[in-house]
Amino acid sequence: MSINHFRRAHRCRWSIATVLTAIILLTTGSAAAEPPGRGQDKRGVIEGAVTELDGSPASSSRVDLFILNNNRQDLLASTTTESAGGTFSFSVRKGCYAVVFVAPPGRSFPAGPTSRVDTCVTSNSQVVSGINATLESPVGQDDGFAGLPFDGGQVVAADYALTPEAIGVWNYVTNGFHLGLESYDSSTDTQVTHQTSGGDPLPTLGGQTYQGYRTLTTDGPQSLWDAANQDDHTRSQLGGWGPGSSLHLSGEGDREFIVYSVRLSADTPIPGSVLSHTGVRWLSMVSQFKSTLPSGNAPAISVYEGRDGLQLRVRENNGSHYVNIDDVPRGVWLRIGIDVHWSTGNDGAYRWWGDLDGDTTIEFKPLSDLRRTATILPGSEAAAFNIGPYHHVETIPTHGRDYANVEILSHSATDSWGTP
Ligand SMILES: [Ca+2]
Repeated sequence: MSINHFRRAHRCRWSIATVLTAIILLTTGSAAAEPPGRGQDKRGVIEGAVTELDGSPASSSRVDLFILNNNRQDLLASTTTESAGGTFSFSVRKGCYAVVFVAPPGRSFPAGPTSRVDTCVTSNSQVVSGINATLESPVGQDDGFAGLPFDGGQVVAADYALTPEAIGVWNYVTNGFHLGLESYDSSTDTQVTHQTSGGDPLPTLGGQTYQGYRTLTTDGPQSLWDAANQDDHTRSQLGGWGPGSSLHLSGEGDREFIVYSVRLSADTPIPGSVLSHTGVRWLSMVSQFKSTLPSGNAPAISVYEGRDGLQLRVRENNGSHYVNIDDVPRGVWLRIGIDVHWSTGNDGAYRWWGDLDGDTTIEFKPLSDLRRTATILPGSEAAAFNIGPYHHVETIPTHGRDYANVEILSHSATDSWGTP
């Protein structure tokens, strides 16, 4: 499946007959892609849905169906996902098609105002389902931004912990499962559990509150990779670092604020202090960005938990920069964010933010200075985010942590970084 910007130039190729055919074929909620005179013929189906980032149906999107034929793309039909829960369905003869989603005015998909999926129907009885698109969420002027020096943007990826199953792109690096080489069944993974209530009660960047959260616990067998390469390490992480396995890939030039809710266990077995230890030895990783594509999976920006607080570790040039906070409350929901200008060059920059007081309002405070450094490591093109405990502490095989909302906000490169 490929998703590309639809090339507007193709619209010039519509013949009058094609447009007339498309008008004739429009029906309410679905569109037949064959002339009415052939109605008795058995047909295949292409169906799917347009959703918001939180999974709710998106209305007012248009879905166009084009037949792919000798490098031509002729419009067969259109439908608008107004009243059917954001779903659409086309009745088609066997052949290959481009499904082009058109966002409502002012909205966009990750690929832009349109999103395209190509698919083939190989028989006149085949149902091709799951042809879906997800709108980005415009946000701004919400309490979820309180304290930040910017407001607004687009949430381009999110996990609001709405479902018992970790969302698909998160299912990757948990203990007991290899790195994508075995199919993943979250219902059998006792190290990733879900609760439907008790999550972070304060508003997200999108201004919503969600009740669910996930607990990630290192209480099972090691991942096959760890067992083969470092059998004294344990981890229960969500998120890989490839195009098909990451929540989101951050690319060169992007300015993004990545924020998540996390609750440290009230009685931690982690022995290390953020004031005297670094990295996964004696501390436990909370989140990380790995630099990735086309090769290389090195952690560039990481957050660790110690018995006494949190540590930010960023690889800068040939060394590492640490920010240690040793009075972080436990057993309450914390909000941790990092504002990053992604770059392999010296115009890269980052600043760490957080609301760590666990009270009843959101009020971000800077946790670090603005730092200017490459934020994507040499040889890589992107950064991939993952969450979950990962540590090298032999005496504590079990360590859990609660995670609620995760949002990745794309915002303007010219936005303020805040006062020094
Ligand atoms: Ca607060």
